[in-house]
Amino acid sequence: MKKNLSVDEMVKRLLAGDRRAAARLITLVEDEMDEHHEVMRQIFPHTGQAMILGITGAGGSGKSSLTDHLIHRFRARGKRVGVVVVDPSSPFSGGAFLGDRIRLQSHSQDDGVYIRSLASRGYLGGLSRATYDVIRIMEAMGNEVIIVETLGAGQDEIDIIHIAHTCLLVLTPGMGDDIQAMKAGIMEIADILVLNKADLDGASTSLRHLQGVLSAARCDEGEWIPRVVSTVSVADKPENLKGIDELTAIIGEHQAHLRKTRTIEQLKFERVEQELGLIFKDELEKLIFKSLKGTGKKKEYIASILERKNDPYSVVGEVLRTYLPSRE
Ligand SMILES: Nc1nc2c(ncn2[C@@H]2O[C@H](COP(=O)(O)OP(=O)(O)OP(=O)(O)O)[C@@H](O)[C@H]2O)c(=O)[nH]1
Ligand SMILES: [Mg+2]
Repeated sequence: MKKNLSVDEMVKRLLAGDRRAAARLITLVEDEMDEHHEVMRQIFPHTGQAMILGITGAGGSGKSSLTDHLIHRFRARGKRVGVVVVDPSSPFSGGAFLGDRIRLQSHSQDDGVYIRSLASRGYLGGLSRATYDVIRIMEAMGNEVIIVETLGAGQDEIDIIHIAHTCLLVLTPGMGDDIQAMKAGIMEIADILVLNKADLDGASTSLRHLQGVLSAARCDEGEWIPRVVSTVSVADKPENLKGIDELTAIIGEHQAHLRKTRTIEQLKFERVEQELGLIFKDELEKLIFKSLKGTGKKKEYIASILERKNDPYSVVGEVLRTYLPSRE
């Protein structure tokens, strides 16, 4: 594709399902190019309908292997699937990582699957914002299900629970202590707990642990009660795989619940609210630093803090008063 393709042309191709246009537009978003906002403006009417499925969990817990199976399930139903693999800690960038390439390569010949990794490389607007926009590009491309794989749960820069409609937390046997520690937050993090690697020692103890945590959790009337499912997502023989059908079914149940209780609308409202907060914060910061640029003021402010003449809050207050347009 020629480098100087206009935004209009790239968006037109994206809407027709063009993979190269998608790749170009995602890079544009990642690099926070000037055209980024225009791209979002143009594709926005074509977004908002996809099912966003979050898969989070510790490194190596089996997120990508599970994603691989889920892609097959959704494809079998004729759904087009987009996958975003977010790894805030990875030094790599662009395209898929080697590991995910290997695990997800069974889809490389399938036109109905589009996979992209996002690695941390100091996004100006933050990784969460980039993720929202990459999801939108995948939606505009025609994907009906978007799977977002992220490392960790709830404590990372990218908070999957703020993006996904259905959130899977992948655990492995022997994570008993972690489960205890997570007890309080577990209901907020996950709609479905997946105990993967159920072929390993200690799986039944961990499963009981998880069931215990869930049965002790309190839910409001009509609220979704998180479910637990044990899976084997990699095995020597296909017949030794386990729990994938059940997991797929529970995802379907959760989706149905969201629609039936109209929770989906509330979720979407909260997602937009959260995203607006992120954008305000980032744009304001950019605006202020732009105003300060070349004035030498930033250095002065920092020096005044280091010399204890000023504290950070007072500096921010003064900067806001000085550089924000007057509200009168
Ligand atoms: N025994 C066993 N091994 C599994 C199972 N599922 C995945 N694995 C293995 O666990 C390793 C990690 O699997 P991945 O699917 O890459 O896990 P991940 O959570 O995506 O890993 P990262 O993306 O690196 O955080 C691989 O070597 C898999 O073969 C399982 O059910 N049982
Ligand atoms: Mg992975």
